[in-house]
Order: sequence, then C-alpha cells, then structure tokens
Amino acid sequence: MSKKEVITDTELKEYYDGMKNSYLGPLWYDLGHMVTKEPVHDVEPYLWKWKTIRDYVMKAGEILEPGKDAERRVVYLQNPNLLKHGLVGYGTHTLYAGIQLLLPGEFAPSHHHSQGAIRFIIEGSGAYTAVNGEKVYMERGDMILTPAWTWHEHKHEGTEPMIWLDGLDVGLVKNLAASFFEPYENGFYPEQPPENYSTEKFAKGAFVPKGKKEKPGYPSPIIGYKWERAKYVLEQMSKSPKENEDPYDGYAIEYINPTTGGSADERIGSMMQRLLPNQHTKAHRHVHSAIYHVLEGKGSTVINGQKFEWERGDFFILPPWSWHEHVNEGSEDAYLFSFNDKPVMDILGLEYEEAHPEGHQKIEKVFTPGP
Ligand code: 1HN
Repeated sequence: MSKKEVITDTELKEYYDGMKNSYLGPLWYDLGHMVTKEPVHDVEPYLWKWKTIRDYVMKAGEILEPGKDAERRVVYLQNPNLLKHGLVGYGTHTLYAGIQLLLPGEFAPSHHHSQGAIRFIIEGSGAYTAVNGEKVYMERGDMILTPAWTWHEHKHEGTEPMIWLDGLDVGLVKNLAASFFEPYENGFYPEQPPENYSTEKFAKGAFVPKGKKEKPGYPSPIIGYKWERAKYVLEQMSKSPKENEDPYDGYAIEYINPTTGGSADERIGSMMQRLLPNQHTKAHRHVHSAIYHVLEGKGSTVINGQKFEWERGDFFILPPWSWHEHVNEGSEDAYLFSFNDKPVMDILGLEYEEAHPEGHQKIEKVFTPGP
C-alpha cells in the first residue's frame, strides 16, 4: 500500500481493529475472498456403497415406524466436508438425498413444504405417493415429482419393502431462508381419483379433457415418469449415435415439463444416462452440482483426478465446478440417474460449462469410502 508510510504501524493496527469493532471491513484485503476467480466451495466428492446404505435403512425398519415415531423413515447422505461446516443433511451445498423405507401396510402422513422433491424408485412395488391426492404407484426406475407446496403422503399396499431416493433442494432453500413446512391437519389429503392419471394422459401421446388446455408453467402436469419409457427412449437414441451421443454423458435424457420444455421440476433437474460397455465420456466441468445413483451397471467416474468406482445401487456426489468423466467398465449397459441444481443456475444466469483441455484427466488416486 503506497500511502502506508504516512501513518505508523501502531496507528494502522488501531485503524483496522477499530474498523472491525465497528463491523466495517476493508475491501482491499477481502475482495479476493468475496469475488473469487472461479467457484470456491466446501462440497467434497464422495461415494456410498449401496450395501452400507441399505443395511442402515433396513435397520431403521426395525427400530421406528413412520406416522408414529417419525414423519418419514429416511437415512440421508451427509457430505463429509459440509458436516465439518455444521451443514447437517447436505449432500451438496444445494441438494439433499435421502433413502426412504416403507414396509408393507405402512404409511407416511401428508404434509407440504417449500422445498421441491423428486423421488427415484430403487426397490419394491405396490406403494404409492399421493400428490395433491393423486395416487402415483411406484416401480423400480420410476421418477416421481413432488413439486414445491404440493401435499404428499406415501402408502404401501404391497408385500415387499419399498425403498426409494428422495432428492430435495434443502440446502438451496435453507440458504435462501425460504423454508416452510406444514403437516396436513388430518394426516391424509382427500383422494383425487383416478390413480396415475397425470402419468397416463401423457403416456403415449398427450390428452386433455375436451376444451381444456395444459397451462404453460409449473408445476409440471406430469407427476410420474416411467422407467420403461425412459429406457425405451435411451435404447432408440443409441441407434443414431451421431445425433444423440453426448460427449460428456453418453446417451442422456432429461426429465421435462412438457408445457415449458424445461426441467420437470422447477428447481431440481433430473437426468438418466446410459453408457454402453466400454463407453468412456470426455471430461468437463460446470457450475451446477449433482447427486448420482447407479440404477444398473458397473464402472467409474473420475472427479478432479480421483477415481470413484461404482456398481448397482451406489450413490456419489459431483461437487460444483469439478472435472468429471464416466466409464462403463462392465459387460452390460450402465444406467446412471442423477439430479442437480442446473435449473436454478440457468434461471439465475449462473450456469457455465468448460471442456477439459486434454479431453481426459490423469487418475491421481482411487477413492475408498469410510472415515
Ligand atoms: C419429505 O417431505 C420427504 O415426503 C422425504 O417423503 C424426505 C427430507 C427433507 C424435507 C422433506 C417425503 C424429506 C422431506
């Protein structure tokens, strides 16, 4: 600082201490921390093995009952480094992921909140989520929306344990100080028949009652997105690789709201990608963060030079602004489901993407889960 000579060190110290005590700060020292050259964050890449998660989830089935001992029976994924910063229930700085278990005959009571939610079905059948009273039955691989503020409850009419992923924008909403939650007064929202209606009217074609229109906007008129349809589309796409192969994600589809053409949920993006055996994508990075679930297959994702080996059921965290590339190392197709905060970055004009200058990363270490 060129003018420093005009005052003594003692005077300078007094000046800075006084400023601090008056809750004022010198931008000439702190600008670099406040406006960083690139995204800076505390989100750690991490991977959870499905067996570990499932064991804890099933144990919860023995020790507590939803609707009685708990609002929901869920084991959530905790980002290790965010926990060090006191951020409980954070998968990334914006996204939450939890694994929910509902046993035959059980229910989870109706409530609503300002967080949006997506569900991805991992195991079981015969349970439904009711969204504003519409029952949407769950099958493995389906994605089901619970848009912000919709009333929702779960009930299991089947015979086997039902396990699914809950993905919510918990961190985002918390940091924006916009969280509201309210239980439904009588536990159950009135049923609005018929069941699966919003899924069916868009199943193969698109239909509305005569004279009605789907209004463009949110929430999406589709609640349930079926795995069989997603799989079919991905299989068709690989027949025209030139048009359809994405350099960074293989064959990938995004779940959309047909009235806007944008993301199915207003703030939570969702994607299913298919990697053919030996398919190895190129590395890139982007501002949005994501949480991945391996629906099928075996392979690895290299994140910032660290190799994360995955197989069916595993979950992993892709932090913001992190180099990543995927490889299918198995002999079968691999299917990766992921959800992300891209819609928020897009709406705010903050999304930015960059290709890796060399196309691929060097592997510097291999991740092993655990403390
Ligand atoms: C929620 O509403 C559900 O409805 C699950 O099943 C997990 C985590 C945080 C906030 C709300 C559900 C949740 C949640």
